[in-house]
Amino acid sequence: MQGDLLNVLILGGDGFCGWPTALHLSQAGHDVTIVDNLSRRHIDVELEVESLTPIRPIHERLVAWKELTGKEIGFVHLDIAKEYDRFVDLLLESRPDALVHFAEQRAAPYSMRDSAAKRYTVDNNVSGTHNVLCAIVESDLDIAVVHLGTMGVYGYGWSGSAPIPEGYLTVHVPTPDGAIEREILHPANPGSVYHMTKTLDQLLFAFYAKNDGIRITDLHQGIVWGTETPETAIDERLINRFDYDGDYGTVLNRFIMQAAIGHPLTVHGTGGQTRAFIHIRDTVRCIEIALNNPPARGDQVSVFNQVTETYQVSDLADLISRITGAEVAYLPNPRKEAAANDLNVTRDRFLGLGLDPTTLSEGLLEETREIGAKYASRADFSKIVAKTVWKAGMEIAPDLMG
Ligand code: NAD
Ligand code: USQ
Repeated sequence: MQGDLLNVLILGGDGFCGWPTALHLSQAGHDVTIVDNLSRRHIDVELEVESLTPIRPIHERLVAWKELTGKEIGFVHLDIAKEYDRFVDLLLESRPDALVHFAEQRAAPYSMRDSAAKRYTVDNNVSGTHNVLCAIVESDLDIAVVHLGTMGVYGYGWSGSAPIPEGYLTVHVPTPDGAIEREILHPANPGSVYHMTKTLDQLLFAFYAKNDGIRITDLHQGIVWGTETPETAIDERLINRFDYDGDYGTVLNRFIMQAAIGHPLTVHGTGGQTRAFIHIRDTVRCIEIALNNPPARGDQVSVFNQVTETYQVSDLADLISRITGAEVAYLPNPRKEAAANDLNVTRDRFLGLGLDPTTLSEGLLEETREIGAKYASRADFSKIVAKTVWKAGMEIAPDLMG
């Protein structure tokens, strides 16, 4: 999909989704600047764990990108939740056409660790999003916003097997004169403090789109898997983050990595949970499509479901076990979530705009498994089993390997 070349700020551009997106957009010729406070790297230090892949410091990454491609990506070290005035100044100086907002605390388990993590997640995510919107209004610039939301805003199982629409639900409201039809934001049904912050973001977006005419696209993304994109694979200095620990590692990448290092696959509960997935290669493509297709000023928030497939957790474990011979361990579920759910997601908008979806194939699984095997010696086995519980008193599984 080819559009105008844009001046884009990537908020959270040092992270798992942000870094490959910054490279993809820079490679496509856009003028890219990363804004990040490096909080994700600090949380690694706090949790005493590191990305399985040896990610390089941000400046080393950017020097390598310039050396390899001749393209320059800017970097501004800034906390969007706390440094409001600096952020307004940055908008006025750089006058971006658009910004992509990845800059939030994104792990559901981390957001449920303790009161400090809950409060940090709400303060960081809600203040950050509000500061972005407020700063755009103050700058008086027409900056389009593309935000990474989550499928988890809809929750799981609330509407049974009814298809989850893209953002808005048509409802019939009873009145004394008969029912009237209305379109409302799909009811929010978050399953963690983290997911709750994304539902609060939705209200902020609806207000600023209505009141100030800000052009906003909210992408309700499923669980991202894989790690490499064509750009991150160019050189090891550009390698992407690979989270595998119990708080930040997500289910499919964890299973692939666990199989690669000989650890049993850690299924929570029965594994009947069904979730939506997307490969990181499609994440970066979807962001570019969204940037090229912003809503008009005055439009309601444009919502896309950024999802290519749905899978049940136990089916994923069985598939990986079949391919690799890995053992499957059924562990007490540390989360408060339905033991099983249906999930039927509408995802017509990206397909309509030309996305050719990458689906789960043995080839792609193997590519990710190879990364897991290559860096297996960096894995800390004591960080694999999830230890964060949603409520005090819930059972915590023991480590499965010494
Ligand atoms: P990540 O933690 O790897 O990256 C987030 C980046 O934002 C980090 O580099 C962090 O340092 C930065 N950041 C956080 N708070 C900031 C602040 N106040 N100021 C400046 N920078 C800040 O997360 P990710 O996996 O890349 O996810 C990116 C976005 O996509 C998140 O908003 C997440 O909710 C959403 N998302 C992720 C997934 C997934 O599976 N990874 C799925 C759906 C949606
Ligand atoms: N699960 C296991 N075993 C594991 C890890 C997870 O069975 O080792 C289960 C969980 O209990 C849950 C499901 O797998 O039922 C998904 O968990 P996850 O950690 O892969 O995903 P989640 O917590 O939902 O969060 C991730 C990202 C988040 C994003 C969300 C998209 O961290 O940023 O918003 O996926 S979605 O799930 O579609 O809302």
